[in-house]
Amino acid sequence: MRLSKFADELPVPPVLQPRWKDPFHTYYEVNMTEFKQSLHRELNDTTVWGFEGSYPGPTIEATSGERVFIQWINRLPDKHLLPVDRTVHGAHGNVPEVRTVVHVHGASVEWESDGYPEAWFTKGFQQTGPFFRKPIYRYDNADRACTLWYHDHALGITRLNVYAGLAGFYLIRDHREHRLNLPSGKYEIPLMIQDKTFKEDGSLYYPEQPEKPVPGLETSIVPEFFGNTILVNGKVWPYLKVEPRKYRFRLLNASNARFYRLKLDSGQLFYQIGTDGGFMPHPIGVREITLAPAERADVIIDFANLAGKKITMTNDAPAPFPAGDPPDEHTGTVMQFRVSLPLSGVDTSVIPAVLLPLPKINEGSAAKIRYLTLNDRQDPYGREWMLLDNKPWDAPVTETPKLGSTEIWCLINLTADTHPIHLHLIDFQILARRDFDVERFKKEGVIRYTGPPIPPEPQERGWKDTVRANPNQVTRIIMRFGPYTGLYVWHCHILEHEDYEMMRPYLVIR
Ligand SMILES: [Cu+2]
Repeated sequence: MRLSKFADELPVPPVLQPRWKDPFHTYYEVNMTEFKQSLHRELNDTTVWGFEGSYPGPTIEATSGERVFIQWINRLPDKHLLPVDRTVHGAHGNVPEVRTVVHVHGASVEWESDGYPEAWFTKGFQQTGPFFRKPIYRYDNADRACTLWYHDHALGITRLNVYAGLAGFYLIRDHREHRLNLPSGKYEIPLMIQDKTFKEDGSLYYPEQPEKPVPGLETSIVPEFFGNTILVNGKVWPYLKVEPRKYRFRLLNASNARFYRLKLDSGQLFYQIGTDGGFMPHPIGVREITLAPAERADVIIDFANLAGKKITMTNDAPAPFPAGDPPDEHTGTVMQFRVSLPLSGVDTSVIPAVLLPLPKINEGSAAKIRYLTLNDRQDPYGREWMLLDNKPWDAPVTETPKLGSTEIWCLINLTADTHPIHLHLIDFQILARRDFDVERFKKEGVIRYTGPPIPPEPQERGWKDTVRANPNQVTRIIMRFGPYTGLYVWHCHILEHEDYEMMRPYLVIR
């Protein structure tokens, strides 16, 4: 089945209204339900999961310092929409099939409100996971202005819950952002990019391994999922009508496994102003932007002098990244901008020359350097099995940074894929990547570098919470742990890897 491109207009998720707000608290209730939604005009309505009846979920907007409480409520059916693999960690026969827990990606949150994968809950909180602590989460929003997103994080079925639709934007704003005079209001639009595959009847398709390696089990986890169709904000290959002026877009890759290398076919620049964790020191003009799953880029595109033009946003990132097949004409197309609206007024917004200073974390301040491998192994059924530091999820906690201390983590990638490694709680800075001799490391366990340190790409020179750890490289990141103690996780954000089982707990101690 082949759907027409640029047939539907881009939807913009609504901004969620709180149930209650006073000068000290803001309270939201967010229901997760199953419903049907049109994802393309030539497709029957698709059964999806979403928040407050919307896929993507409504955008939550908070002000820096605002104390927000959210009750995430599971009203989903007992049966999963997609094939559950009962051999995967956390999804074994003795747990309910449908479990949810919501994590705000990139937020600095007390651990009991962070959406720990085993803090899951079922419909009406009837059953809860062993680390469930409370039904109403607290978000202090101490962070600077930034583009965050919320999504499901339940152990062993995150890939299915997010693919079913459980994701939305969470934006933090502050007064410094306001003073920058960026494009705002209807000229500021979040773009959630995902790939999916549809069955003839319009329902979501999620693959099982073609040959079933687990006897007696129909479903089997795949190493990575790549869809044949690209959606933005829940519409297949949409178009957006724009005025000939500047727009601000929050780009988010919310795909399970697909990377994107985005370009505009007009050849024009993206002016990137922010990374995962907020504004960069200065805007940078770039012709392409690479986004691994969970990475964000805050950009301005200037459509001035382009009245009447149609501009396509394209993707040329191989899948798997970086050594897989290049995208075809379908997965190589993301969306279209039509400069077809009249200018409704003078564009007084700016691309500021200076944004926000970035205090560099001093390498000398690191109290500890950890060397952590990314491993590719085989499970007892012969399936691909990705691990962090050669340890499964259930192994005892080994990363225990002290509250307030600075650490450097060296991610030693021994696999053939780039893994987007995400740490909860904190933002980090990328120090460098460096080629090394993988075979020698596998034999002798020593790192022999084969090239000089490579500084982070210009588009990565800011606060990050997800870093691309490339094959044959050691990727070094630096961060300060705090302001909370407690149990968090770090993991690969390729959701099939995270589910099996490229995720580890870490504990911030006093
Ligand atoms: Cu991975």
